[in-house]
Amino acid sequence: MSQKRHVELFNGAKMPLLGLGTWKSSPGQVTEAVKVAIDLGYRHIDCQVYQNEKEVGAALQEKLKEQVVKRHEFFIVSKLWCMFHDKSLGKGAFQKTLSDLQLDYLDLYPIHWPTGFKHGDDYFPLDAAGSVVPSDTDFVDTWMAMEELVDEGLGKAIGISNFNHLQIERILNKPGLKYKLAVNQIECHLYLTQEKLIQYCHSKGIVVTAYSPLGSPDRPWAKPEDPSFLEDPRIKAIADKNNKATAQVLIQFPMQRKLVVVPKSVTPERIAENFQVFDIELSSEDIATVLSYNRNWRVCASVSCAIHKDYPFHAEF
Ligand code: NAP
Ligand code: SBI
Repeated sequence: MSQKRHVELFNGAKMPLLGLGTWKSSPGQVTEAVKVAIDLGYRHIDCQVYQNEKEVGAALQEKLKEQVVKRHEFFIVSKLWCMFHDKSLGKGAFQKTLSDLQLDYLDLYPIHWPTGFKHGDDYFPLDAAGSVVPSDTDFVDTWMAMEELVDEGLGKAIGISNFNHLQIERILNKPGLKYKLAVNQIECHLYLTQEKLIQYCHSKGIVVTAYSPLGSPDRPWAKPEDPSFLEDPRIKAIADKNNKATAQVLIQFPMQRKLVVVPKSVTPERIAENFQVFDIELSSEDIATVLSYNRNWRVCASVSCAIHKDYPFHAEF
């Protein structure tokens, strides 16, 4: 059976349900990975400042020049990093991303985390105790700066990432809110199923993107005792039943929950495998079974921010 490939945002844009993640993709590998992905049919690329946006931009440019794809067919996402929450800094951060990606607008620009960091040379400014040094900003004010990007046609839609429902409510209740909050990008997978937060976002018309769907095995802080999603025999059994690979089940699972999903890979065979998911349909029993594996386990707990006033993960959801 052929699955839906897009979800419509409030602005009428069609956001591809499947995108390519690029966190940890090395600058030496990411240009080729993005080119391979585009040739295979990926149109949605999930980016972030700090590591490799210039190299992602090189791939986008090459494919635009070759006329493999037109700009309006792409759905390019990057995010406002925590160090730029002050209203005076947001536009500059956005322009740097735009210039690195060699684009003149982004399809979606979320606030990366609710936690503002001190602005400076260090993307993760830490104090002697290893806690992040906060800025004195309020993410509701940051949201107002984001709205200006939409006014100027630079961001087609704006959103958030890693916000809990109380933080989302603060934005939604802001008097004079000008633009709808399009997307919340959150960690979501078989061990962190996020049922309450997803239900809340969907009830407000907010699309949810699931990050780290494969459990982010290349995360720098992985420990040997941590769970391995890709080796989970219960997922392997569901995959075998459907004649699919384990990764494909882990990618199909969020899409069937009406989530956008952004698996990362720099390996051409895996980039291809991860895209061959539109012909699977997991049964409602399989979905319920996978949901029952939830154990509220996070890849990105962001512990250095745990005492930040806006740390999102103390709330239940
Ligand atoms: P992930 O997509 O869950 O896992 C990526 C890892 O899985 C890589 O080691 C990759 O290896 C491997 N892999 C990919 N496809 C595979 C396959 N078919 N079989 C076996 N292994 C496979 O991890 P993630 O990078 O944490 O999450 C995905 C994206 O979400 C990120 O890249 C980023 O764009 C976004 N994200 C956003 C936030 C946020 O705060 N908003 C946080 C985390 C992630 P190779 O690359 O070596 O092939
Ligand atoms: C980084 F560039 C460095 C660390 C880090 O940890 C949390 C997850 C994250 C992020 O905030 N967004 C990502 O895609 N990865 C990240 C990024």
